[in-house]
Amino acid sequence: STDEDATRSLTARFNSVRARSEHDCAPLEIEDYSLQAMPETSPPKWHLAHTTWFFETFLLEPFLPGYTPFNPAFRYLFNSYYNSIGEQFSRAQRGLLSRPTLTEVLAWRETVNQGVRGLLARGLDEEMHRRLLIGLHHEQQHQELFFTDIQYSLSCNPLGPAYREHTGPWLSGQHTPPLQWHAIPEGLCAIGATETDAFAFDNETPRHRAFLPAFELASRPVTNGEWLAFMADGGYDDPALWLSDGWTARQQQGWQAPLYWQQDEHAGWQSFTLYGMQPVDPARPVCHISAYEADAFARWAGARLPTEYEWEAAAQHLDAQVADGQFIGDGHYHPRPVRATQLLGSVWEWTASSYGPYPGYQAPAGALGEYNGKFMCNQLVLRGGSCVSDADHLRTSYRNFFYPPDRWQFSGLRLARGKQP
Ligand code: AVJ
Ligand code: FE
Repeated sequence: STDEDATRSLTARFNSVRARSEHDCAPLEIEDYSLQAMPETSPPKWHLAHTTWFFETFLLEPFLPGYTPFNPAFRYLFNSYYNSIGEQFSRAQRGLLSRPTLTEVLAWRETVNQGVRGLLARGLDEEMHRRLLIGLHHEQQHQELFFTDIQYSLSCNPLGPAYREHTGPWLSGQHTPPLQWHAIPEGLCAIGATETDAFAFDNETPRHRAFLPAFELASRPVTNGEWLAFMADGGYDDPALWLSDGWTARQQQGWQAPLYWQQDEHAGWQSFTLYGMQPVDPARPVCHISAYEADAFARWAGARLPTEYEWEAAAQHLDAQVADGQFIGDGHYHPRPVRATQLLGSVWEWTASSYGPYPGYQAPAGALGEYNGKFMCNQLVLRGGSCVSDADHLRTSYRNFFYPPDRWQFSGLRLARGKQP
């Protein structure tokens, strides 16, 4: 029956998302599982455990008859930020969790997997189905964070260990396609998730209309080659180009180049990647920049950052397809050289928009209502997805968000032109 088909495909999806977290850890050494190099990042073992905590807390405890938590202490250790669930273990100390061991965490994962499969076999009501989808998308978010976090941790080791070895030449030698501008006419556009989307986070709702003046959006992200020109032109040393908070951050942190870039006397600019140190390829999109750097670059280029509304309206206008972008399924854990026209994938793109509630937004009831809503302050929206995002996790209405100085994500930029809306 259709119900059985739906259950079978949901179970397959659950199995594959869960298996991928473990698959992504396969290149790690045991010593890597507890690394936490800054308070904003989490160790691999914590990601494996926290995503499991999510399914246990929101699905198994309330809905699977007779389920008792694998270990009550894990409720505290691997809870992240849900006030209504209680105390949280200090985020900055996640790297100190030498116990539970990886073996115990993997056993917990297996127990929870069996529980969820059991629940699926019994059949899900609407609320359970909604929570299962949130759990899967939550795990996919943490899979992306796993990559950016482990890259940061490995970069702090003077030996510069690679997550994976790269074979073949890194420099593409590719000529960068000239920047073109998509002209988007003025008009009313509909922003946010649609009813027909299989899944969307609450922060993408409600869909609502907004009037946008005409604007132009660049056909591709900014490249490393263009970033090198900005650097050579003194972009990092000209306060006139920078927002006030941006200049303060640049001064305090001594930014002279994107995160992970180092100048080698002989070989020129190199960058630490998931493949270890590699030459900076001018043809690839620039990444690991803060919103402040993105904004300064745009001003230097005589342009500006798009708003998130402009980005989404352009995606609709151009009929951008998620399938066309570079995502994790590509198997290359770094942005590939830019193509003449690309909107989705490869690098997240900083927008000029504050991460806030859409008009009419209502956070869901209970602890899951804290998932997105409580972060709607002091962060900026990024759009598009990256080389380590999963394609089936994304939509053109997807809103990622980070603090303006954050640089450890695969964050880049795309230019816009036209009167500031
Ligand atoms: C959307 C990536 C900013 O990092 O906290 C993970 C994703 N939300 N668990 C984050 C998330 C809950 C979120 N970001
Ligand atoms: Fe989380």
